[in-house]
Amino acid sequence: MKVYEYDNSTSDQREDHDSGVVVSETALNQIGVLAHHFDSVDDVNALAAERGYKNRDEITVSPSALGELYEEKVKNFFHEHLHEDEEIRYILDGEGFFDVRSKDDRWVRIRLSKGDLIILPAGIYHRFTTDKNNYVKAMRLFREEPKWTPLNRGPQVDENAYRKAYVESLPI
Ligand code: KMT
Ligand code: NI
Repeated sequence: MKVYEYDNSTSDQREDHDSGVVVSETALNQIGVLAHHFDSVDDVNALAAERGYKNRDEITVSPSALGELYEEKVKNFFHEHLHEDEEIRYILDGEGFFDVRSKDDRWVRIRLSKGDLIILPAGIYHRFTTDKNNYVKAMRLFREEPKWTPLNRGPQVDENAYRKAYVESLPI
């Protein structure tokens, strides 16, 4: 896992966009993002038991898995949004980027590869993209029913109860 400030260039989202400014794990934790690296799925199972993630499935994001829908999916994943539940992903193969908003609204890019697990809190604005290799396979974990409806950023979603609770949870 590598974490850094996004360079804000408008070139292809699948490039690294590494500004060279490193973001610490502590800084990630302060915005409610938890990161782990687990080489064994036993460790994933332990975390799932501890946090009550009872359910899981797997998704492959690649042109061969998604066919002609691939480009559209990748574009949609990159739309800035939030969820009313945690987003938990364990990378089984390949690589991808999650971008999350810092407290002062800058993009922080998290490069995930095999064995990395990330937990995004409910209410955080974020987006996802594959990298230049166009291939990631991930386990999606969830507590009850997945509530993955993306709520795209806008004035109405800024007032969403989960968004407001998240913003209030941030340290000053
Ligand atoms: C999501 O919700 O953004 C995804 O599931 C992306 C693929 S999982 C790495
Ligand atoms: Ni999401």
